[in-house]
Amino acid sequence: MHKDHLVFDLFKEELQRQRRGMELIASENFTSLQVMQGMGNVMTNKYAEGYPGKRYYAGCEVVDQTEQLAIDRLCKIFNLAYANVQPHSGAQANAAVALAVLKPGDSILGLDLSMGGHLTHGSPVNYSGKLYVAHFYGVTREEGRVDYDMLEAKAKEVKPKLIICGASAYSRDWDYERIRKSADAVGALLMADIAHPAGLIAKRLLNDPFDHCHIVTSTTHKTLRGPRGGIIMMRKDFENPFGLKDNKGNIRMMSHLLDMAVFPGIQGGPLEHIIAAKAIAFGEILSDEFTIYAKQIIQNAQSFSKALLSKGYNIVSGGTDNHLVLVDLRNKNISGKKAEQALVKADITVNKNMVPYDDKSAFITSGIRLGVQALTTRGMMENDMPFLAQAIDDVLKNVDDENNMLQVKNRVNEFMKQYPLYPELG
Ligand code: DSN
Repeated sequence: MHKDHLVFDLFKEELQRQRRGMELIASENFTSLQVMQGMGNVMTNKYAEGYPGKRYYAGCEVVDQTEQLAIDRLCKIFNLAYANVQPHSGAQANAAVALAVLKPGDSILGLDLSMGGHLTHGSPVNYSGKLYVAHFYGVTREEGRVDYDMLEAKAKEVKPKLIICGASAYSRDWDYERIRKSADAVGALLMADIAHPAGLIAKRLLNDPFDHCHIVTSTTHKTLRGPRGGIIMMRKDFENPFGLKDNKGNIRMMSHLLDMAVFPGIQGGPLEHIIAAKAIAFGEILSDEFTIYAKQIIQNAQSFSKALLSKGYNIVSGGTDNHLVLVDLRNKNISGKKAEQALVKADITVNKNMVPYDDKSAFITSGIRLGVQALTTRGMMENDMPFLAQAIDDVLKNVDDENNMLQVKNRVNEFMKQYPLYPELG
């Protein structure tokens, strides 16, 4: 068969890009080699609509075992009663929860996207804002932390069926207990989307959402360091409180409704090769090595945040509890877009991000979002963080100077050689 050199050469090029650069995108990570290789396996050939032991196709006895292993390991990590490992992404996981618990036109309440929320938490350009009536809470102007009073007041005002907590650009921990009280006061269900900090929650380094939130979703590829994908979890199953019935007219447990919402609700055949890689990643998360990794992420993020503060950068909320820092660049008079474009020329990969009370659009933005989980995977420690902050500052101080960017790039590339990435791949 003709070997597709074009695509395989691009794999090599991407590997070189990942190796030489400083990867600071808060939603990315580097999987282990076994997780990556686990994704490219014969299970991609198998159709397995349904769930382990209840499939619509023959020949599922082997993929049943990998999927069950992924479920069992995930349940062990977070001490769960229920897990669905089939969502293709975090967005799919959130869509399935919405389908399971809401009817079109129902109200939902989530963190505003411009304050750190996520598209699937009610943005008007997303299904969540088109099918449901979305309302938002925010963070306080002074401290940049979730405004729980505002959340409670909004919940009382709009009586949402579903409150969503969790964020994609928020560096502080969440008071899930308090939000549950607000949810209970108005009879709402509470969902946490822990896509970003899940790896830290897995090791009990942050507050545990599971005892307070009815349903929890996540991606598997950020701090969990698995393949790209989504998951839905519950510590305790419960009867659907809104009396929604299945297609036979029966009131069913939430686990059943969630399974039905993923398949056949919004997805077809599960990606069994990816689910196999999820099982491998979940096995890694159960190890003591991952505990050390997760603790190091927090130490690195805090040290990075301090190094940036000492250079006059304005960190939203003044610091971090998790893997990321959100930098407000307004005092430096640079837009997020300009910063992102300049930094990537120095092989420092970040993403522009709106900051709370931003006066610029989502396309320009006033901030950048930086996460240290990927560099921590490469072996960086707290004492490497000042180098990172210095490199970023060197670029941003001379944001139009191409020669300067090239000099920083050379320094970055040299520095990254100390932290080999996939040396087995040659
Ligand atoms: N795009 C992801 C992130 O960067 O946080 C969330 O979907």
